[in-house]
Amino acid sequence: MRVIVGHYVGGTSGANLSEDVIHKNNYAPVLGAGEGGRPVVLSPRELITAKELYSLHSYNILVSDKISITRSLPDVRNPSCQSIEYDLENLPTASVIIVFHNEAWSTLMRTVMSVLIRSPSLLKQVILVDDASDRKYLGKDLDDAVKKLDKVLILRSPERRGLVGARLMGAASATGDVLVFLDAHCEVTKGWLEPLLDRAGSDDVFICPHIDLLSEDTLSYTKSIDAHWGAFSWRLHFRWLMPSNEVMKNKSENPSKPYPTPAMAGGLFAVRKSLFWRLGGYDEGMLIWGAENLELSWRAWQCGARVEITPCSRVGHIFRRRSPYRYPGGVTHVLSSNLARAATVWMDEWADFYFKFNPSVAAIRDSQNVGDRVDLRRNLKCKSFKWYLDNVWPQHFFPTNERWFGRIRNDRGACLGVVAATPGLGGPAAGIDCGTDMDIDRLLVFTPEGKLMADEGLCLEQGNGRAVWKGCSDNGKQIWEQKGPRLKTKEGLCLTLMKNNNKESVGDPMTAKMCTNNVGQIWHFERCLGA
Ligand code: LR7
Ligand code: MN
Repeated sequence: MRVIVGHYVGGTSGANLSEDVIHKNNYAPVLGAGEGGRPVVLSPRELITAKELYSLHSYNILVSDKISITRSLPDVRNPSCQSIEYDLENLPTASVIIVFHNEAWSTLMRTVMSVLIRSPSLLKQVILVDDASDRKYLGKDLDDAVKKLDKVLILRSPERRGLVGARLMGAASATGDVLVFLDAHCEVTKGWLEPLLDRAGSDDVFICPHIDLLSEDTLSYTKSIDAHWGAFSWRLHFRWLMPSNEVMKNKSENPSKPYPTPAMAGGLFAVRKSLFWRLGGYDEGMLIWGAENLELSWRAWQCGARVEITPCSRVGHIFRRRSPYRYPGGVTHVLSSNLARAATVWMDEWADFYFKFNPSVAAIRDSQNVGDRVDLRRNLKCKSFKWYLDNVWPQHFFPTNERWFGRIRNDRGACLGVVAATPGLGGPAAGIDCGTDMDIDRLLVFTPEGKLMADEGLCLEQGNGRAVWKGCSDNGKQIWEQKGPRLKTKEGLCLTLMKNNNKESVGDPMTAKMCTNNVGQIWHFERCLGA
């Protein structure tokens, strides 16, 4: 049975959507919906349809279609940003580049309109790059819509190039002084462009806006955490982390000042066009999606530029839980080749560490031709990855020559590690299965200053009662001293794997207690060789 909900032809399952639904332009705003960045609430019946259509875009298309493409948004900037007056006469001009593949009509148009209505005259052009979309509404309908908009032009790639290829295509046609990249499901807020242009003018920086959250379910605009750093895990997955203490201190003293970040998320940034090309644009060998953000961040820092976030430019982005489009060649192949390229060219000896623990990526490393990018690195006289870690991200948790790296096994059998289900989130420390081999999830870094670090920036901390994994900080409770087979806190207590009637000892809690003969206090340090 086909269910008609509003102007939607529903009743199709997400995996098997009819051409009818996919190709229809359903944009039909409801007065007031989503204004001020408020959430849109659907009726129970609409929710069913929204669920069915969810897989098309991995966000709620019904909600998006109800919201005006020129909706109002809150001004979430810090007051000290709101009072800055920019000398518009002396700022560079901008080409905004938005690449898309099968984006929803209303979301794409809202991205474009938000730029048009909230940018000063320094906005020279908005370049849309269609990366081989196959939805009918993105054809002539979009051409017609774009023709009516001043400054907006559209480029089409007949073949799927991936976001790197599409952005390069846009950048090649840009006439502005500064390139500003945005994803196709963003909404910019008041005063977003001026701080980007103000900083990008200096010709040595890739400057990112502060990225806020557009809910994929309701499209509400929510402020994201005030200070964040872009960085990555041992598997080279992009992560948001707490900035260093120094950055936090500077931020509180000067909340409108751009601050450095080890990496960018990738989709939203501005850079002087000359700098973008001088540093080698993008690696054209990168496919579809992924890793280009780390490659660009490392290249920027290692080759004499910087990556920064300006808190005064606020842009909302729809974060999606899963990717809605197809990856020609297979998602694993696409991601692995991009990661292999980035690691091979930029990470020096840390590439060996990465490949050792990611054999599927290592397997295709030799098939990647990165000669041009290695030449680029040499010609630009770029610095080492060690320099990057030491200078840009000294708080990193990667192993180094000075840091012990390996597995720490309790005499009762279990290993010290982060429970697999909660990486990144931290949580109580417990014994984990040591496995049969040196597995990256069981490996820890033990720093000369006494921090026990796991992947994802987690440090072992003696909490109230139990030992816990927490984001690494200056907290003295994260300092451990190795005394023979024991690990001691500053107060001289011993890290203890407690007995919990559990024969295997896996899952048993840990705490720091008075040192005794307890076998739960005896640890074996098994160094991981060759990493
Ligand atoms: O084949 C493709 N062709 C495209 O044109 C695949 C994608 N695209 C377009 C797509 O329509 C979108 O406009 O490229 C843009 C980015 O793709 P998304 O939205 O699927 O990416 P994402 O937001 O999930 O992922 C982040 O990391 C990516 C790594 O390749 C890119 O750098 C994205 O731009 C980046 N997005 C952001 O940084 C926004 C903040 C999110 C975070 C964290
Ligand atoms: Mn995105």
